[in-house]
Amino acid sequence: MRRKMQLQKIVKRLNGCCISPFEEKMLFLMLQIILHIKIIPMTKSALQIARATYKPKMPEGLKGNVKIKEGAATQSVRDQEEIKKLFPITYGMPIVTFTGSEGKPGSDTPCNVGVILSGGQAPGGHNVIAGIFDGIKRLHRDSKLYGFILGPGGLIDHQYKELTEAIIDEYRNTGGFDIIGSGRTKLETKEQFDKGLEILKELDIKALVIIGGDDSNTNACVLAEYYASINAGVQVIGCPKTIDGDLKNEQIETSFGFDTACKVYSELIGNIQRDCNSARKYWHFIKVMGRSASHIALECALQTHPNICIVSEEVEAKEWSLDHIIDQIAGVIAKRAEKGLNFGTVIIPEGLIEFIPAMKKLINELNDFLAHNQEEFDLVRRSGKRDYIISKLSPENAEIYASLPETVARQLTLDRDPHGNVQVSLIETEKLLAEMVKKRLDEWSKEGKYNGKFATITHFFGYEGRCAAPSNYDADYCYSLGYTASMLIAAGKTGYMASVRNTTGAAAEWIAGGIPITMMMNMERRHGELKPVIQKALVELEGAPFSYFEDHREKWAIETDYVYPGPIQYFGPTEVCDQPSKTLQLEQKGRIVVQ
Ligand code: FBP
Repeated sequence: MRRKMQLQKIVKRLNGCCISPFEEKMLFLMLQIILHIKIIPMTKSALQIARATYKPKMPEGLKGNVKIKEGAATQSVRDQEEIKKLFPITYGMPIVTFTGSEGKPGSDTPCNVGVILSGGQAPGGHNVIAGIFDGIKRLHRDSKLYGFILGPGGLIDHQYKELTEAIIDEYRNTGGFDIIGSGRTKLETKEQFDKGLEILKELDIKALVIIGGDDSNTNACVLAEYYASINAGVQVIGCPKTIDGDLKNEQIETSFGFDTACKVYSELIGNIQRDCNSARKYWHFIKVMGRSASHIALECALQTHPNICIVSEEVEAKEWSLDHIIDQIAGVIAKRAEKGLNFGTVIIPEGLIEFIPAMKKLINELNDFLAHNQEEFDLVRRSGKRDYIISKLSPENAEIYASLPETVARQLTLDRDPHGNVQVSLIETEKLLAEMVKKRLDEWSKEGKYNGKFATITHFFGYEGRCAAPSNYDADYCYSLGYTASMLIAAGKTGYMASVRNTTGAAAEWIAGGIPITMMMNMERRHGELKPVIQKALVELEGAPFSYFEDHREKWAIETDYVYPGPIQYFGPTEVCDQPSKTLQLEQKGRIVVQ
């Protein structure tokens, strides 16, 4: 955008030379093109060049002249009356599916579309955009795609760029969100919606695609309802994104990016396991991203068979204390030490700390306190902050806070995210556990209960996987999601999320369509207020992935049964390159997907 301002300055200066507004516009466009040509080409690796030619596999239903099939009216998962009242227009719409038929899809008029990337990066975002682009161009070659820059903020601030064929081609099958950037601005007020509408109207945009997680898709639905209620003539379509894997339900099999991110982390964990099985001297404590849900930790465990994997949802359900978790880890270490195995791996989900009931209470009190006293807290000297917090907390929480290592205590008071929550990615749970386990083993050693060697190395894997080049699964899934979004637009739909199901089968048999977003909603308390939101999917302890893990974890704990998955393969046999995540395979096993 700085570049755009510089260009505007140059054009203004030239304006002193008396050029007409039309000439000014043309000059501006030409300068933009020249600068783009200079800036966009990137130095590419041989793999990137080869990968650029990959043609994503697509469902048959999206080929040819796409026809729409509408199902019966739907309901929200819970709180039907309240959701219906809040979404009188977009509530109850049917699930739709697409079936291909002979001929080319077409529309008499071009359809301009806007796209936004919202929240954390996830592999495959560029392919969603490429899918939308190819879809709307197939419908009418004069259709245009505009990308709003740096997330929802770009819509509000009118920062955008037209995504031309040359730009799209640069980004096909690549990781990252750098084509237009992403951001975490929440799109939720009427003022923002109206400001956004101004630029949508100016660019003659008929539909907006919001690519995001559960919160962004909830807001997409609120926006769809608002635009429909004022007859704005702008449709809104959502796309399920997040490496965390927590935006899924009966209709949305998985969020994109989960597959690739987990494959990258599993490769790294496998490499570490091979290293520790070779040197036999370290215990590796590995935290993986995922915010609240433990889907990533569980998937990595299914792929690599670590000695220990903690699942936050189990910790909460069984009300385990931090002390109990430490005992469990130390217990496995002691058992392996008896066999002379003084090495191993522990996988820790990012959000663990918030699922330990006592810690959860402490964090809630801290959130409330800091929401009202941040300024005063900021004025306290760094050396006095810990005592200041202890003096302000209830006695029960003050005691827990005082018992935490200095670093973790400090991390718990760092800046909150836009929702007022602790940024769990900043809390070094892996170090906390490694330190506390060491203390426990020292005690056991003094009591004669443990006689091993214990050296630790800690890791945090998150950012390493969020922008990886998408696996074939994510490249295909994302492209199909984007193309589906364009077909939903062509069908005049709004308030829908693009959906592609049956993805454990061959791509040709995948089922593409749209799910009314209201169908996934329920009412939840957020910041003291009841709000309609898409239900977040946490790990189900009754579900097939956790059950499989539960059946095998004892064996994995004591034996060294490591799996080394190796890097993602982009070229080669389908059983090596096209396999979906273990989580999805276990969840879908035996499930019949109906059209
Ligand atoms: P989204 O839910 O927006 O996809 O982001 C997920 C995530 O990658 C989490 O796993 C992690 O806790 C968080 O983003 C980190 O946020 P940031 O990118 O702002 O550091």
